[in-house]
Amino acid sequence: MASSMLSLASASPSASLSMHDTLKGKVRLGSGNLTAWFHKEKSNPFINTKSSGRISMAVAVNVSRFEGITMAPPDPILGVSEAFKADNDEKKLNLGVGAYRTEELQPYVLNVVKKAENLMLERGEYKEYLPIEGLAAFNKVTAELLLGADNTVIKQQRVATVQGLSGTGSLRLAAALIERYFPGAKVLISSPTWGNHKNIFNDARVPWSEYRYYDPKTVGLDFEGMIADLKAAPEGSFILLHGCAHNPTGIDPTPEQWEKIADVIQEKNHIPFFDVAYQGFASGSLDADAASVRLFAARGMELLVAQSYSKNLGLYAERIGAINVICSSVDAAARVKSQLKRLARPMYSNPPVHGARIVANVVGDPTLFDEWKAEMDMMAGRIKGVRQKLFDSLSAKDKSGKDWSFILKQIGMFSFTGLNKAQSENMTNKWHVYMTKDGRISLAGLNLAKCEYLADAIVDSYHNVS
Ligand code: KET
Repeated sequence: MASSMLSLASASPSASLSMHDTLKGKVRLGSGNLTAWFHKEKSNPFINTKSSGRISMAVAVNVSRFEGITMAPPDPILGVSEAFKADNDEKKLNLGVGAYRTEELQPYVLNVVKKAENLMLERGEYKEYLPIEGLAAFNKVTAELLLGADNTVIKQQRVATVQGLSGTGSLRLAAALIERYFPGAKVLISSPTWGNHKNIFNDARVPWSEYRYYDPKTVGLDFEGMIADLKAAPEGSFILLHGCAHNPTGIDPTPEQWEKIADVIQEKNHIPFFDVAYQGFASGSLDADAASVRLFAARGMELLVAQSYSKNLGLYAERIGAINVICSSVDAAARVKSQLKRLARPMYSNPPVHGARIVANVVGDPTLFDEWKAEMDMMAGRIKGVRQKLFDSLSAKDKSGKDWSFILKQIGMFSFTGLNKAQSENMTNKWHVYMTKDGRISLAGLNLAKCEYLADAIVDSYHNVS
């Protein structure tokens, strides 16, 4: 049987069908439409075993039922890591994905994470399903970390918190809520933004458009443009905001600008929707980095906040985060939470427990919490160090008089270099520096030793490629 399947598999579709004809003496192709034939015969090549299964498998191998599926392009961010792995040049540098590396350019597991994991092992914690909304201890501490434990919205139980599959999964859950309960409502996203935002809203079938954010002329915030676009948006739109360390630009509004943004959002009855993926990573302070969200909450506004522990606790692969919906009443919060659970159940049933326990242990234990803050400060400090050295190297090497000081004004993991697509490609093709094509480099993947090499690559790409 196996050998006859093999020989059929290597034959052409028509050849295998004629063999089938001969063997079974009952198949009529009619118009020659294979799909129609499969349908007619009600034979699914993947589940049907006995009578026609053998032949059906052979046909499926030759003319795939997936013939109409085209090759997807590589992901603009995660695809960069794949290309990096395939490069054998020893000078290669991966500045694509935002993932923290040590000064030796090695991945880093935080000491507090190891300690929390040891505690968990000692306690012999079970692996049974979590409730749909996630681990209660995690949901409690994550909202407190975001808003401050004594925040009125927490005390009044007006926050619906559901554990999500990290930042991405939490954003996706919120997008599903918008699609279901605010049909036709638009989400406004900054131009530019983290590339996956567009995918998330597209897949959730939520319409989106962009508001102005980055001004290439000043390499700063286009505040007037942003305000004008928020004012022009249809009343009741969702406004996606980066809580801190805007990705990819590294440019955040000032506290005064945040107040004005909140004014316009309130005037227009918009709903703020924060993506907080870098709390503690922008300034090194968890509280300072949550100031934008807290400012909106203090105004009594209803808002959505997606959180991620990928970067600040280095839990990238544990997929731990949350969606918080701050509502104006306890009742609304309870109903929103029930619907978030209803959306989660058919998508992934319930979230993974490991990362949730790590966060609950680290944030819930005063000693570990302090140690975490010190480690975060160390990580943020290392990034600031390479940012400074990169600026110094660029300023020393580039004799054209170009002002590179914008790099020092940007915050967080990234630098938005201003290099265009062709120049970014030159960085990779000629210099083996892997980065996203929008000109973003992850400084978290850079060390002091490689700053000069990177500066050479940037100066060459900037001046010699148009
Ligand atoms: N929001 C923003 C702004 C963001 O940069 C990321 C990740 C996420 C959410 C989601 O991360 P998660 O691991 O799902 O919690 N950004 C980096 C990684 C990626 O693209 O997935 C990056 O920009 O490199």
